[in-house]
Order: sequence, then C-alpha cells, then structure tokens
Amino acid sequence: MKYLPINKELFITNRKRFAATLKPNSLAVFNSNDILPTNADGSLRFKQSSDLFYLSGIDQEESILVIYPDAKDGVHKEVLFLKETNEHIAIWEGHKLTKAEATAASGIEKIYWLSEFKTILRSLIAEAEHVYLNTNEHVRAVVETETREARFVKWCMNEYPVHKYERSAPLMHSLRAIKQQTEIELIQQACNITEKGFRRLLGFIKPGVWEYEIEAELIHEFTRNRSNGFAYTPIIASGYNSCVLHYIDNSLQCKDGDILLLDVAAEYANYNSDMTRAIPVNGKYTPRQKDVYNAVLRVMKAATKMLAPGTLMADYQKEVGKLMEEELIKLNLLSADDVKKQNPDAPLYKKYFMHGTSHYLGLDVHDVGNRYRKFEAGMVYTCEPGIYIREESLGIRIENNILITEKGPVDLMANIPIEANDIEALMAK
Ligand SMILES: [Mn+2]
Repeated sequence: MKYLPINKELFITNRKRFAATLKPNSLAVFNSNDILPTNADGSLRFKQSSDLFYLSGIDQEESILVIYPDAKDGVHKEVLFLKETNEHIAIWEGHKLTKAEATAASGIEKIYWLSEFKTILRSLIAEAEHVYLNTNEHVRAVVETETREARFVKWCMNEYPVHKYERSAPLMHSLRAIKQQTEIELIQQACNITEKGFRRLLGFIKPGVWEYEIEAELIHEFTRNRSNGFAYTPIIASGYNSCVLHYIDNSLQCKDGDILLLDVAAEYANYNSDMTRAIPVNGKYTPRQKDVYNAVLRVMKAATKMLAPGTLMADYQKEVGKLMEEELIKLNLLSADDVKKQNPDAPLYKKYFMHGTSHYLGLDVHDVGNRYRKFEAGMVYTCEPGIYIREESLGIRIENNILITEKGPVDLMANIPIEANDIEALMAK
C-alpha cells in the first residue's frame, strides 16, 4: 500500500461498536471485494470493500471477516480468513499478508487461511442463532454485477436455510456516519493532497491548455503524495461543459475567457475528499463570472454554517434553496414575482441549481448514512452549491468538506484557496 500504516485501534474500536449493536448470539460475516475483470486477462486495480476495511483495516483481496461476540470458544469472537500465499503468487504478484502482519494491521488475533473457511464457519454457525449478512443498501446504488459479498449471501442462505438472517447494512450505515478521530485525520490528509494538486494547477492553467493535461498534473501530484489517485472520476470541464454535471471526457482545449469547473479530489488510505472549484482559464474572472461565483460562494458559506447538530437534511436543503433563490433574483435569472407564485414542490431555483447541497463523505465518496438522521457531531458532509447557466456556458460549483462538531462546522478544506481574488492572485504569479 502507498499509504502509511493506520493505527489498528481504529479497527478494534469499530468492531467493538459493531458488535455492541448485534442481537444476542449473533454471527456476522463480511467479504472483501473481487478483483474486477476488464477484458482478456486484464483486471482493474483492487478496491477493498469499505465495510470490510472499516472493520479490519485489511486491504487485500479474498479476505473474510467473521465477528461472533458470543462465540463459545473465546478465540472465535473475531476471526479473519486470508488468502494463503505460495511461491507462484510471490513471484508474479509479490507479497501477501502473513498472519502476523494481518494481526498487526487489524488487532485480530485469530487468523486462518481461506481454505479453512467453510469448515470453521460450519462449526461456528451451528452455535449461532442470528446471522448478519451484508448487502449494498446505498439508496443510489445501481449494481449490475454480482459482488463477492452477494455471492456469499446466496451461498450462505442456501447452505443454512433455517437460520435467522439479519441485515448488517443499516448498522454499518449508522456506525460509519459518525467518524472517529483517526478517520477525520485520514480525510484531512486526502483534503491536504487535493490542496497540493489544486495549487499546482493555479500555476499551470492558461488559455490553450487541454483538459487532459490538467488531469495529468493532478494525478502526478496525488500519486507522489501516497494517494492511489482520484477519489472519483475527475470532472475537468471548460466552457459549456461546466454546466454538464457529470462531464468526464476531459478532452477539450480550454479557451481564453472560459470558466473551468474542476470537480477533482484525491483519496488517501481508502478515505476520500471531494472538492470543486471554478476558475477563469485566463486567470481573471469576467465581471459576470465573478458575480455568479460570489453568489455561489455566499450560499456555500451560509450553508456551511447550517451544518450543525440537530438539523434535518430536508430542512437544510429547503433553507439553502431559499438562499439560492435570493441570489438568482439578484443575478436577474429569476424574477421575484415568479418566485412568489412558484409551486413550492417545484421551486424555480432548480432550473439553475438542480442537485443536492450535501452528501456524507468518508470511505465512500457518497458515503453511507441515513438521509433522515439529524446532523450529529462527527459527521462529515460536503457543501457544494452551484449555479449552471447553460445559455451563458457558465457553470459554477464550489465544494468543501465539512466536519460537524458541537462547537460549529470545521472546514477540512479551509486552506484551499476559494476567494475569487485569491485565486486570481495565485494564477497571476
Ligand atoms: Mn460532492
């Protein structure tokens, strides 16, 4: 792994918190992700299951975690199954975790090789009353392939059809929504790497540069800082494409006078950051670009303050919408009269600001967590209002990552240039 070792106390604590939510005499199983194929003998880079990583810190394929807090034999309260290496793997793929290394990373004492899994599971499951299985219950997930976890769920329910099955997903969503101190530090590290990438761009971007050249600058900066790369497919969108919310071609030339929307951020140690800036290709915003930029920035700053414990997402979104309405009226994009007469279920601002303001952030970019849960200290949200004026080829979104605390919001991207004047000054250097 490129990242530095993570204190195993994080994973020990996470397992304790998870175990405390289980019904008596319950066993839970978590599987790693598959290495996904591309074509022929090709494969994508391995990406660990966020839940398995959260509970173990194990970042290797073909790993299984079993948690059984009431196991009759104390050594089986937490068990990890790992792929056993051999000479062939050592020659072609390199090092795989030893049992001692897995214990050091996870804090789990009992490690078996994967070949022993079915036998050990049979002996444990015979004693367990409830079996917790993990499914992807992210409300926006669209998954057409069968994950390793999903294959296991089918196999397990077929093999042991009369156990009482329970869902791990709601428990994981609830736990993962509240970040531990170590997790906040890892997200902060991802934000810091993003900052380095962005600052590098401010001295690089000028009329004539191609969007993919900007992408290349970022990946260079991210990788040299121990990141595995972009937290999500980067959006590097000049001119009209700044209004295309998920433009990821990054194939066009940036022209003098264009706005350039950058939704680009690094991951670090499987934790994510998520940043958006909109900067002038030639280093100086036009008066109109600056007016729209500052409107979005005012909404962003006001929305950030509203990320406080006790607030409901739906109420927050409504309040942000009102702020946006005022700004759109000032920009002559909406008329005050029309807004007064609008259908409250289809507010007019959505013509120019058509997405949500915030989402959970963590091991997943759109992290798991319940949307009906009030904001709480320890949650990390993005704050990312935008205004998209297609007829002017002018899209502005500004996005930072905010930690909610009892003492007010903490902006994890507070050091990343955001004021229009600061961005112009840095681009002029
Ligand atoms: Mn975002």
